[in-house]
Amino acid sequence: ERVLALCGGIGGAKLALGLTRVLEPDRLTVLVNTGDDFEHLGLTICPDIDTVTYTLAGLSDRKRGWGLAGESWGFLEALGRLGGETWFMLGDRDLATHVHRTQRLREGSTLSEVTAEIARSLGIRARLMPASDDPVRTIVQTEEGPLPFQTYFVARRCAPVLTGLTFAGAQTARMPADLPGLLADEDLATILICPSNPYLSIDPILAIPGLRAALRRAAAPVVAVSPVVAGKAVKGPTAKIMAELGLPVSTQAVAAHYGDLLDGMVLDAADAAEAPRLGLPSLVTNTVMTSLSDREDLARAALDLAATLP
Ligand code: FO1
Ligand code: CA
Repeated sequence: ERVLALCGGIGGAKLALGLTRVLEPDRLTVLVNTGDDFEHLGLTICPDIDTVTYTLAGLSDRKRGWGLAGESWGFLEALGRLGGETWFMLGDRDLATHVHRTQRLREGSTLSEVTAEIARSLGIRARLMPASDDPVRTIVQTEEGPLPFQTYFVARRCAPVLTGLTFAGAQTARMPADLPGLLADEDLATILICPSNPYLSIDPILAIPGLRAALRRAAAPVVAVSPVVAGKAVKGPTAKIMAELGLPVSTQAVAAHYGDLLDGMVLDAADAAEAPRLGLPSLVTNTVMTSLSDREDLARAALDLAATLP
């Protein structure tokens, strides 16, 4: 049985790690958001791909959630002395990933190829697939005007009030060449939407023409794990964004956002009262992933729910 998981960065990567430990890792494909990607200091930086890669390789910094553990910052310090841009923190070891990826892309490789190469080099057996080989760049519409995603997220720490989101390049981006084949594979048992930010991490994936329809058409059920617990986001700006969009911060609002794409939802025990109102099959469990066994248990729960769906 194969599983496809859609995810963004930190929260999604935790569940993806759980999945690799309860499945044969080569049965898992992770379709990763590329809306956070940007060009910086002449490099192509793919933060969510790198977060998933480092997490599955066991190399990620546990505390930050992004970047490599045991990182040093000599490059950034030297860059600062030159008056260069230091607002986006590139560690010395992480820098190798960006330089290598940028070089391989310039040589004509696709982002899918480079992502797979890097994953293989780091010993990852799951398949990592960028949402597209074509650039998709999230633009955050704010009361102060449009901001590129990393400017909004890192430089401005999500402070500007969000009024909407656009995904530059999405209209002409194509889904990865191998995705239709996976969706048609009769071994594909489950499509999982990880507890990533629906607006910032999952919507840029679903914005790729034909992708959402292809997920719906697949025989495998689509199950989402709610990123909202007790009216708060487990991590990051999901709750702030939902409030600014005038939405209640609830699992129900997340389910409504995904709409007819969903066949089932996993939600936290703190929100058990919402389950009957979701209008779709659901499973209530602990969704807050602190330990490694939390990640495995949640992965198992999501697969269990999917297995009960037609
Ligand atoms: N997030 C930050 O909040 N500050 C940073 O300086 C930063 C640097 C960074 C470098 C490489 C990388 O792969 C990720 C990095 N992130 C940083 C995370 C990044 O902004 C992600 O887009 C967010 O985690 C959202 O998924
Ligand atoms: Ca379906």
